[in-house]
Amino acid sequence: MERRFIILNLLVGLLLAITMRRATNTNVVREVRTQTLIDGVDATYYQPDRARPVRAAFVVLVRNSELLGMKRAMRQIEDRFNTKFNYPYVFLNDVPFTENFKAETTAMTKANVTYGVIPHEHWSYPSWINTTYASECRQNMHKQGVFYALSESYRHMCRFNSGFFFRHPLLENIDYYWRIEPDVEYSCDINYDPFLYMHRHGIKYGYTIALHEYTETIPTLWATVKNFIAAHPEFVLHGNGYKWLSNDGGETYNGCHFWSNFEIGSLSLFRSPEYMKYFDYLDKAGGFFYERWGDAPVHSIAAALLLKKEEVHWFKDIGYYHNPWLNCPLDKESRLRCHCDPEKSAVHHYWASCTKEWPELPGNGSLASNSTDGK
Ligand SMILES: Nc1nc2c(ncn2[C@@H]2O[C@H](COP(=O)(O)OP(=O)(O)OP(=O)(O)O)[C@@H](O)[C@H]2O)c(=O)[nH]1
Ligand SMILES: *[C@@H]1O[C@H](CO)[C@@H](O)[C@H](O)[C@H]1NC(C)=O
Ligand SMILES: *[C@@H]1O[C@H](CO)[C@@H](O)[C@H](O)[C@H]1NC(C)=O
Ligand SMILES: *[C@@H]1O[C@H](CO)[C@@H](O)[C@H](O)[C@H]1NC(C)=O
Ligand SMILES: *[C@@H]1O[C@H](CO)[C@@H](O)[C@H](O)[C@H]1NC(C)=O
Ligand SMILES: [Mg+2]
Repeated sequence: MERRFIILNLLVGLLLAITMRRATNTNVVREVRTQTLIDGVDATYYQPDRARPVRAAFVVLVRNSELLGMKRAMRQIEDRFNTKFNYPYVFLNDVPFTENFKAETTAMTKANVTYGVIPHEHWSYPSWINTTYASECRQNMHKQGVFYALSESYRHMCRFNSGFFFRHPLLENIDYYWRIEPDVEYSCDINYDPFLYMHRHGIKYGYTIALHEYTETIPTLWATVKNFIAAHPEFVLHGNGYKWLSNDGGETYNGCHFWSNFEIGSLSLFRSPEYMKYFDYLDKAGGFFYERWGDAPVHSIAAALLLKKEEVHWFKDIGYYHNPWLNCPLDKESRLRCHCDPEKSAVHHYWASCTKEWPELPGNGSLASNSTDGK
């Protein structure tokens, strides 16, 4: 009797042990299944309150009056990308954002949103600018029919984006930025993290569309750049960049520029001593006010001459529209995640030919180049 009881007891114990073990194993399996990986990164790192794998943010210069267009752009960024990745937004303005602007934009996302005012000295005339002369210049450009010829704020905006955005205190702990503007459209799902992609591949500057420039906005920019290079040959680290910027061996600028209303970039490019010296030199020359130098050619010339071909990346897979140009992926696979018309993509037009010319630059374009004449 006792013996049988002991055997029974043992059997029950064994059964229990087996069952419990199975249960534990199933739990382990369940846990593994719920851990989602995005590009090999545990997706929980992309929750709003976590530290993301890359210190990055959307950086948005915008006016209070552009609230609706801003919300439209954010809605698309969120639906197509950021609802999964939760990168923070940093909003910047030359005047304080209204409570309403803050409330309605914060409500568009789960991610952290901060709002900053631009320091006065980053959005005003430097002491060496003759404002009487600047005003005459604006009138002259107006007579020539130049877009935004009369606008002072447009010039402050271009100068800020050229030389100051990356110095704003809200970007202090940020290494990569993604610029967005009100009313832009994102027409494809972005199922990976472009910041992490850049970080892993050593990319410093990303674009979707590159255009020719209206040269009447920058009559003396190229001559100023050439003077700067003559005094600072160390600025030209990448000799092949000239081939993209100039069709005559550096004599004249062909106007090619990355269209800077879209940019995903490493702030290290702009914070480098080379770039800082370059911006100071341009700023002293006065062309932001006496002409209408845009941040697009200013950024692009620096990217082309300071970065290797491989450090500048065409995000051809990102569907992007800013009036009037569209980047729409042409490959068949993208039809399953985009709603844009590939036939309307800017790459089909001469005016955007610079877009494809960058990836077609020769070789890896090693950094070595002793000649500053572009040959
Ligand atoms: N806070 C603020 N933002 C500005 C000001 N001017 C321009 N911006 C922003 O700077 C960015 C570029 O200005 P836009 O007026 O779009 O210039 P653009 O893209 O060259 O010209 P559009 O073809 O009109 O879009 C946008 O995000 C604007 O919201 C300004 O005076 N104050
Ligand atoms: C949002 O980011 C700012 C700046 O990095 C930080 O000080 C703040 O604590 C963050 N807020 C939340 C809710 O995480
Ligand atoms: C500023 O520009 C005006 C108009 O061109 C000119 O008359 C004036 O002499 C300039 N002032 C200085 C200090 O150069
Ligand atoms: C060019 O660069 C790519 C990416 O950095 C690298 O994989 C490749 O080996 C390089 N090719 C040459 C010829 O250096
Ligand atoms: C650059 O110049 C140095 C010395 O003048 C020379 O040793 C080097 O080979 C040159 N590099 C190239 C790429 O021409
Ligand atoms: Mg715009």
